[in-house]
Amino acid sequence: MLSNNMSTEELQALDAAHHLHPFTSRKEINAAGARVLSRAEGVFVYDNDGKAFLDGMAGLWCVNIGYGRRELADVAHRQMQELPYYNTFFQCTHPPAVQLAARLAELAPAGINHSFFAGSGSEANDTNIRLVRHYWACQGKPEKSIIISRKNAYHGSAMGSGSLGGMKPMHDQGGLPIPGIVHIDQPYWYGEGGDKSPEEFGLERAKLLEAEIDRLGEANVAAFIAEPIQGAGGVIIPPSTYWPEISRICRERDILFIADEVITGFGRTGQWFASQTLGLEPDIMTIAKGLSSGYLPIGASLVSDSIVDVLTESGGDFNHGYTYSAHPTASAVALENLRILDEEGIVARVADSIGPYLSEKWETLADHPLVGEARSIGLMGAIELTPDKTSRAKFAGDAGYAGGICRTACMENQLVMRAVGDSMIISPPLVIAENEVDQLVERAAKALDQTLATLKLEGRYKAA
Ligand code: PXG
Repeated sequence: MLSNNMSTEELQALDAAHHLHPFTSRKEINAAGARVLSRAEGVFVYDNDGKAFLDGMAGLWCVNIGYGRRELADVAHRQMQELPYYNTFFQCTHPPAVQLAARLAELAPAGINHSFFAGSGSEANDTNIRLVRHYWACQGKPEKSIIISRKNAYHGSAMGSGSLGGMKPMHDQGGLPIPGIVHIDQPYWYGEGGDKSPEEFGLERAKLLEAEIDRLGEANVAAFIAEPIQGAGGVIIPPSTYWPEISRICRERDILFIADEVITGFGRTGQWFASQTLGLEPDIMTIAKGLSSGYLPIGASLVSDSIVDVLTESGGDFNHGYTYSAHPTASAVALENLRILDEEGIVARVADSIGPYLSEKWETLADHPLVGEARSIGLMGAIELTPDKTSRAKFAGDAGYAGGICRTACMENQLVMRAVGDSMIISPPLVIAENEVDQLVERAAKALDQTLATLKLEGRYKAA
């Protein structure tokens, strides 16, 4: 039995009257009526009228173990009865915090053995800004404070994390970025690589980091932050030359490297962290989303021993923390989620079977006349819509128009797939079955056919 007993229309009317949605035009949502989702199971979400959608986005890149896992509800129920809340300030701790921090130390790359907890990825990245600056200040280098990030990165929506991100429409509102954060160009070969080979382009974009450190002066740069694979930016998988060069630069220069694993963590790329898949050696990793499979909000900064040693040595407080840092119920649920990911072999399955299976099926979409590239790694992927496959041309007119049509067509075909401009992206629950991957790709192909028909009808199927 569902706990909701209101009709879809009643819910939509109250939503329009009282609910402000993230990243949403009120005019548009109120005209169309919000889509009301009421329940979910496995890889399917159901709207309030019982219609099923294959969730190609795992919620918002987070429901790694799939919907409807009772074990997580049971753990939350038990924890809420024992200790629903207590803080970890003032020299206190509690069993779920201790156990989760210890488990994360086991899973993280060697040398990363400490967790600073937060309620979300945004909060964790705000922690990171203060943490890296404090780290250098503790060593008598307070001027070593600039953080280098990348254009089109997504690191969250708070003042700090939104500034780390490189999303122009976000910077245009509310006075972002805050001082001391700069952005270099991204390794997006399909969109920005022109005539260069992916390898050549990857190297060129990596060297921008070195040039930026030189421009700013190494003595003024605290850290470089990046998503191993850009998620919200459009599932951008850097060319093979990019990360080795970035790693070289970070090794040679005295700056910290923060890998934002909020999307790529917890099995998404076939290892616990994409840093392991791609051979990165971060000093700090940002985590959230798949940490609890989204069942409860929790995030963290995973911090290296060498940073922690400096903080410990300094003897003082790190004057930072959230009411919900290491929330007991969220921590207990995260721990149970990690148990399931491990014991059911869900992470290994991404590397060994379902990841390769998805990539094989996904790549068949590259044969579609509208698709310029189909790429994936583990269980995240993108297809690029283009009016001309050979030149990777963009559509005339508004970027995102074709993507918008395709997203609507996906919903008509009961598939949740996101549009980022004219890229269509997926990141399904890691537990997706082979026949569900087949359904996902079939529905995507149908949506592409419908999109092509619409664009032709409107005379838009031609290059800029
Ligand atoms: N880092 C990365 C890499 C993310 O993808 C955050 C940090 C912030 O996490 P919180 O928990 O504060 O949201 C994210 C979040 C999208 C979309 O449209 C992506 C995210 C959030 C909202 C929308 O793809 N990622």
